[in-house]
Amino acid sequence: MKTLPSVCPYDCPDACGLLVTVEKGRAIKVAGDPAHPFTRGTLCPKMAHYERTVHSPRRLTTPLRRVGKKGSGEFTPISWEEAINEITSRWKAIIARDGAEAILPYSYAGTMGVVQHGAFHGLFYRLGASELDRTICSPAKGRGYADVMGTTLSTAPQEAQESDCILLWSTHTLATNLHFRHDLAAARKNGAKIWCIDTYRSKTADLADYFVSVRPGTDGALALGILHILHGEGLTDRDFLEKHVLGWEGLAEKILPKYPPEKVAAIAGVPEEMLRALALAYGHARAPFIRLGSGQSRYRNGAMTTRLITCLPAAVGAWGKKGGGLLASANASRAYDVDIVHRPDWRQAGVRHVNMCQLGEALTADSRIKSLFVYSSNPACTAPDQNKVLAGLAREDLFTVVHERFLTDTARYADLLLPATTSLEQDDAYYSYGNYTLQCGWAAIPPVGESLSNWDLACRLAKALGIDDAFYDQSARMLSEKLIASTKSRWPGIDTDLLQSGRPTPLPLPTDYNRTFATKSGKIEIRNNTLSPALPDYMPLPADAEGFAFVNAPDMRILDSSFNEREELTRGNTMVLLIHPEDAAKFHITDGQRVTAQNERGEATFTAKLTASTVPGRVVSEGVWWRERISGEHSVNVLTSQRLTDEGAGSTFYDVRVNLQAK
Ligand SMILES: Nc1nc2c(c(=O)[nH]1)N[C@H]1C(S)=C(S)[C@@H](COP(=O)(O)OP(=O)(O)OC[C@H]3O[C@@H](n4cnc5c(=O)[nH]c(N)nc54)[C@H](O)[C@@H]3O)O[C@H]1N2
Ligand SMILES: Nc1nc2c(c(=O)[nH]1)N[C@H]1C(S)=C(S)[C@@H](COP(=O)(O)OP(=O)(O)OC[C@H]3O[C@@H](n4cnc5c(=O)[nH]c(N)nc54)[C@H](O)[C@@H]3O)O[C@H]1N2
Ligand code: SF4
Ligand SMILES: [Mo]
Repeated sequence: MKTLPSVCPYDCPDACGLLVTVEKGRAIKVAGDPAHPFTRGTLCPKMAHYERTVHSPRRLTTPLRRVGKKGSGEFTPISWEEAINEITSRWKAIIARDGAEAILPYSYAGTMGVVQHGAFHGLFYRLGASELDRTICSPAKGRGYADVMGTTLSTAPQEAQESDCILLWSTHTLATNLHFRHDLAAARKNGAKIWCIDTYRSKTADLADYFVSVRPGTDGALALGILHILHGEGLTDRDFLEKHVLGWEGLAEKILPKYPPEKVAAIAGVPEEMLRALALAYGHARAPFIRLGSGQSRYRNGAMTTRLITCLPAAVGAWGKKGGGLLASANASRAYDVDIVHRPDWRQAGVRHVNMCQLGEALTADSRIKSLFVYSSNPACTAPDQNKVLAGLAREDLFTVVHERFLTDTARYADLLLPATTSLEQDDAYYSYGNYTLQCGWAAIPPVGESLSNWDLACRLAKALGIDDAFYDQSARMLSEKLIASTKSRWPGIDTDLLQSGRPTPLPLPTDYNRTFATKSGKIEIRNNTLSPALPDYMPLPADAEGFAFVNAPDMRILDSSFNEREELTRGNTMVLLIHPEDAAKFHITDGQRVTAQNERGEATFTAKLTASTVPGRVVSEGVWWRERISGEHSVNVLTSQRLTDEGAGSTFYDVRVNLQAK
């Protein structure tokens, strides 16, 4: 028996340090690593029994060929040799007839490890396949932040311990950033007050001192309302604005007068007294800290909304005050030279791009795609406009290969289904996007069954396709070690021996990391002349016909659609719709009753839960569930749209309206 360090591979900002106990080639216990500077020895309930995922009886263990109808999930085992031969002969024929752009890779962050995440990039670049724009998460948030701050690093989460006023803004901390709760508790001990700004009263709202319920997609107006009050009350930091900020005068003269508190209260659905209280608390705080989630960014105005919220710490000079600032994303990935894995030098100019939020459209309206290769993602469940995605996946002429750990909704549509390893069976270098830590995860157990890691499969495919390049003679371990070496010039001061040892490795932050601003002008750019409009302003969402705003928030039990394989986590209610009792009365809906939500894209069935945690006109569901976990035909993404954000071409998952009907 031995205990090895590892790291949580999932798409979660915490990137927890793990201690894995291994006996006879099996992981028997997984615990938190107390040495991790942010996650500090605890895990979320999902990962506390990661060994149940790793050794689940549901793991795919051999390559499979489809024998039933697409979607039926009926397969027969085949050998790896047969699978690789079939893929290469089908792809060669497709390339000869339709060109390499007829092949589309589709992936996201099933694993966050740099090597396995980007393992197939080089192969598909080299083939000249269609390129996927990986936009499903929150590029609009990234854009909105960068529009104001450039590449300035966000404030480290542990600094919030020294803040006296913390805003949890569109983030369900207890579900998606659990370990920040330690910092919240420490800050609170020192007298800090915590505000939660969300569209419904989540469990995170219950943790806060104050809850601000905001109308979906109107946070930009809310930010302007706060700025209006700060300006009016003389609570801005004039000295800081003069020295470090471009465009404050323009904003104060041209934009803020349009957003008096009474108007903002009406737009955002926030009582005027609450708006004032929030603005005054923020303005009077010694070191206000904003933890900005992604909720506000998944709307047609998502980048602009983020841009407006990012103006707040500039107005009060929160940057550089110990405990103050804003954390959007920690960007620790910068420490690695990811091109070592991605091989952008193999990219071919002019190839077609497909935005992953528009997979449904790409597979249905555009029959040029003849083969789809899915890995590290489950688009049949997680991509918007599910009916379109499923119609595309059902196409008989689409040769679909899925590389997966489990029989997911997408895997059911595969022509060839290939078994993938879990993180405990593969080598990789990781980073966190919510705190400043790097870590390597070295294989702790051998591959389960005949599963192959993304990288090992990429090497097999490259060779079989005749790509004779020494790049594919390297192991994932060798690539990880090159990534470690690359940190030396990119982020000075990293303890690379510690990183190599597989233990959590803090990224040293320079003392002025959020006191100097990495923009073109060297100042925070409230006015950004490269953008139109140069000054940020609220963009109202166009009116939609349907009666209810539909918010589909994360669920604590799963992560996107990952962990649906675990019976003990997903037992019980999955498709629950939170409805305010007043709306329920109007529509004759009772608690526990079946109810359908529908719009022009489709219809999903839920169990109604009557609750004042939402407000009239707004319904809420949590989680993206596998079809086998729900009683109806479709999960939530049958309702969501392929429309993109204002900037960044990102997803608009929460920008949805529905009508309700009791069943
Ligand atoms: N348990 C669990 N953990 C997860 C995930 C999960 O699904 N489950 N997903 C992972 C992934 S991929 C990501 S990107 C991160 C995301 O982590 P976060 O950014 O923290 O969470 P989001 O899901 O983007 O949204 C958080 C909140 O935004 C709220 N919201 C929606 N619209 C608005 C709005 O207009 N204004 C405001 N103020 N709030 C709004 C939602 O109600 C929700 O509570 O979490 C990761 N961690
Ligand atoms: N309605 C709604 N939809 C959403 C969201 C929402 O809030 N609401 N959130 C969106 C967000 S933020 C995101 S990021 C996306 C994420 O959506 P997806 O990218 O689909 O993420 P997961 O559902 O976690 O699926 C990841 C899959 O990768 C597999 N996997 C894990 N490790 C490996 C590996 O090493 N190799 C291979 N080949 N496979 C592996 C897992 O078994 C799992 O099935 O979902 C989006 N969808
Ligand atoms: S899912 Fe997030 S909170 Fe849970 S163990 Fe992984 S990194 Fe930690
Ligand atoms: Mo995400």
